[in-house]
Amino acid sequence: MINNIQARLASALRFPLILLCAWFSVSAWAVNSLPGGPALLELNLQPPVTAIARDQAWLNDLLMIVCTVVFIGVFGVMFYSIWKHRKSVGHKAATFHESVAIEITWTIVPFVIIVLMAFPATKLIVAAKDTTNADLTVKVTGYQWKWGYDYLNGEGQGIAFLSTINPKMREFAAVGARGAPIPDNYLLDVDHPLVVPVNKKVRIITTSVDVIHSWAVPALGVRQDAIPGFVRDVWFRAEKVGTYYGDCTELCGKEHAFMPVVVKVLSDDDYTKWVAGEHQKLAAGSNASSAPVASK
Ligand SMILES: [Cu+2]
Repeated sequence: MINNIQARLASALRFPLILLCAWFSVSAWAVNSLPGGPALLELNLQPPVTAIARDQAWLNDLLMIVCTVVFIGVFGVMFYSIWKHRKSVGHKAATFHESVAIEITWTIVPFVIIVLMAFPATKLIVAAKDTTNADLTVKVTGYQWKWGYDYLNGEGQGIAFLSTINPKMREFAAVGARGAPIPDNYLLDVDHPLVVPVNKKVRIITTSVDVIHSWAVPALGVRQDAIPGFVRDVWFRAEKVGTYYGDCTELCGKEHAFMPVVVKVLSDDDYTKWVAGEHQKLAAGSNASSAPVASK
């Protein structure tokens, strides 16, 4: 009898217990927003730190408004017509066929809307592709699964290194939420971030040695495919000192999730100091992190 009651109690409590355990494991996942990277409950684009990223946010809002107005207009007319002309109130089907006026209208109106949307979009794409007069040029090479940075031109010329994910992140990924608390920069920490000066036009040239990758940093409004055998370019001028996070955004193999992009934006003075330090390391020839990318 007692055994029976115990068994019933256990089975009755099983579900709430599972819920409780799930709750505790969920609370163990708790992470905070990462400045310069993803934020908790973020619904919109990341806060922009370049003019291009700001324009992208504005364009996104504008197009969203246009789409919403069109959506409400089209579905409003449709549902009103269905409801107003239903058979149960005795409505008879119309028998007309062809209407030149209606057909011209529903061709011209969407055409005008699309052309109006294409103007600001094209303008922005052209601006995002204008890589002339850069202060600094960095070649970004995609590898399975890391990034290579070569400073080709401008202050810092000659610096080259590989940027690889912090191996701790792989451990976090392997044990999942059952392990230690997950850091805010989960999967977004590298050994050597790309370092650039603030308010300087940085031209990024992308290429790859194996498969197609894509170098992207949302806060900088930058995303460019890195294609083997091809060279593409993009640019940004960061307006705020800070660290900004992105990811490879082209599925490139089993460790695609383990090749984040981290860009550290420094003040002019700090950047000059960083460059001096890197050149010193290069001259000493003792720093593995500054080994030329080609000799990976
Ligand atoms: Cu990739």
